[in-house]
Amino acid sequence: MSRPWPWCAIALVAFLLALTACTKKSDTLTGPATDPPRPVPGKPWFEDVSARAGINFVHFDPITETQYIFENMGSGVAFIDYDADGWMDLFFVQDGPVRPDPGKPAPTHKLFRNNRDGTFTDVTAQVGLDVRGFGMGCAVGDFDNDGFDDLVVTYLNGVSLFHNEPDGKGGRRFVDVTARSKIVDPHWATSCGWGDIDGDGLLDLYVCNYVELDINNYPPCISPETNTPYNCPPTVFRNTAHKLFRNKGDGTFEDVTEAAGIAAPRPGPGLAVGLADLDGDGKIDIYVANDLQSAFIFHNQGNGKFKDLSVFSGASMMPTGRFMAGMGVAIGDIDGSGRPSILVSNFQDEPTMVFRNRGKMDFREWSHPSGLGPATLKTLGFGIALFDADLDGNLDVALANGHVIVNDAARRAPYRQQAQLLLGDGTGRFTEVTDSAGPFFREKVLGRGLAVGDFDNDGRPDLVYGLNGAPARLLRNATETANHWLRLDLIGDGKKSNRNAIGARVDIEVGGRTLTRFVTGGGSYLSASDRRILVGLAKAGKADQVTVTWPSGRKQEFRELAGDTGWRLSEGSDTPEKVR
Ligand SMILES: [Ca+2]
Ligand SMILES: [Ca+2]
Ligand SMILES: [Ca+2]
Ligand SMILES: [Ca+2]
Repeated sequence: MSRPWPWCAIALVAFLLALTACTKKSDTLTGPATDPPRPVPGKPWFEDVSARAGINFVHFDPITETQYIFENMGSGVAFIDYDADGWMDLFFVQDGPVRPDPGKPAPTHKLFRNNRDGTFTDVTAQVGLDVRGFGMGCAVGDFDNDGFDDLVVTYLNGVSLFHNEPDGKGGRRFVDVTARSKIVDPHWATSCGWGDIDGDGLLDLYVCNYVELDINNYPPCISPETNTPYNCPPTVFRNTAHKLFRNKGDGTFEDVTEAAGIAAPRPGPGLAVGLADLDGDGKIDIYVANDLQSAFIFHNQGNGKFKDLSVFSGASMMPTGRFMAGMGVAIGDIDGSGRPSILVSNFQDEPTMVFRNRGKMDFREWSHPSGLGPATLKTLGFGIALFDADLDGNLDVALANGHVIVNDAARRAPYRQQAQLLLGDGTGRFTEVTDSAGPFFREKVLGRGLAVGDFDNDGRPDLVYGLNGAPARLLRNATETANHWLRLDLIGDGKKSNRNAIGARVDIEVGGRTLTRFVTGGGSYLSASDRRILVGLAKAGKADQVTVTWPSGRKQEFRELAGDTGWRLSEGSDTPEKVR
């Protein structure tokens, strides 16, 4: 109202400064030069610590002249605490040459053990994960409830299950138990995720299948826009039903795809899956993003039977009636409703979709009002994750972006793109802060996999990005904030609830608000995040009450949990255990 002139003058000075900065750095790939060069207190800031941390995974670039559709779809990344020491280790899926050369060993997957001092050690060979193949995705889950997380890796031609076992020397190793487990999926498998579909305390496995193709009989595809060869869209190929494997508890799984109703809808090219109880009836549901086909929303009817509600739910396509190119899925309470909403990353010139949960499996399309839609029209999204970057109690969104068509000049869409960060306000609205979130967010990259986890246990959730044909990036959350936090490690009883507590709901009462968080299966794109609940408490130094609804249905209340602390909450035990 008053004193308009001084503000104008300040704006003018800022503009001139920006102009000066602009002229200095025209040769870089960075974004607008008005960005602050270093962290601003209270604003999210991520520093690339890959080199310092010893994370030197380089994703193999399998590009050939044919431009097979799978060549630039990337591979997944995972936070996995494989030795159960309370520190997140890092796993990277590797792909490989389309036609391996027997004389030239291809690179393998990689596992890095957390040294608890900000650095990691490559333990790949030591744990038996020096495995080759055209890898795609991964999932982390303790399928035998022995307290150690096991690992699934998906490939262009199938799925492998690795059991986490003692190595006889005081350490751990992964043993390929695929054959013994009877998990068989000879198709092109992408994202996968764990969840207990029938409430027997054992994690079951959902595997997305993409398309059916034969590399020796590959169709030529010509871009209608440029009239030049390009990598074929998925619509050129046939589809096959996805797979659902029920855990029998004796180390073997039963293929229940048909019996559970997963094969009922028309098969679609699946790229992402999220497992969560979407309607709060105590039974875990399954959301699947398909590429240029209707999403699946499998509503759990009980006894492990599902009904696909896709068109009736309002969360299966864009409001224009067009199919999403559904690449990644994130599930969480974005609006304080206590219900899990669904986010789906999407193609260039199309919005990241936000499906706001109205209860009873009814969703409202919310992309434009959320701010996420407009912010993502300019990008092609893959990995997507909900997490609280600035610890203010509101979930924020990170995206991995990058195009799939190398030369898309006709669309003027860049192949390499900036990853994005958007801050949530807790009412379902997001504001983009990409350009001020740290140097990585200003680089143009081929983003694919993305996972969230607190690798240094400082309460600030960190990020790991998997880039196609390039080194992976570990980004440490170095946000300067006085906000407090809480980290909750939920341990189910291993009888009626799976030990991982996937499917649990947590209500955190803090400073007069209730924050609702869910332990979900699957999520993002080909990747697996830290399963621990990383909660921002804003100004409050403690949570007044934490109510856990376990997958078994049992409810437990924990009062007065001190902030800036990790707590282990075990089902059936009233005593929270301070972890660190
Ligand atoms: Ca296990
Ligand atoms: Ca349900
Ligand atoms: Ca936040
Ligand atoms: Ca951290």
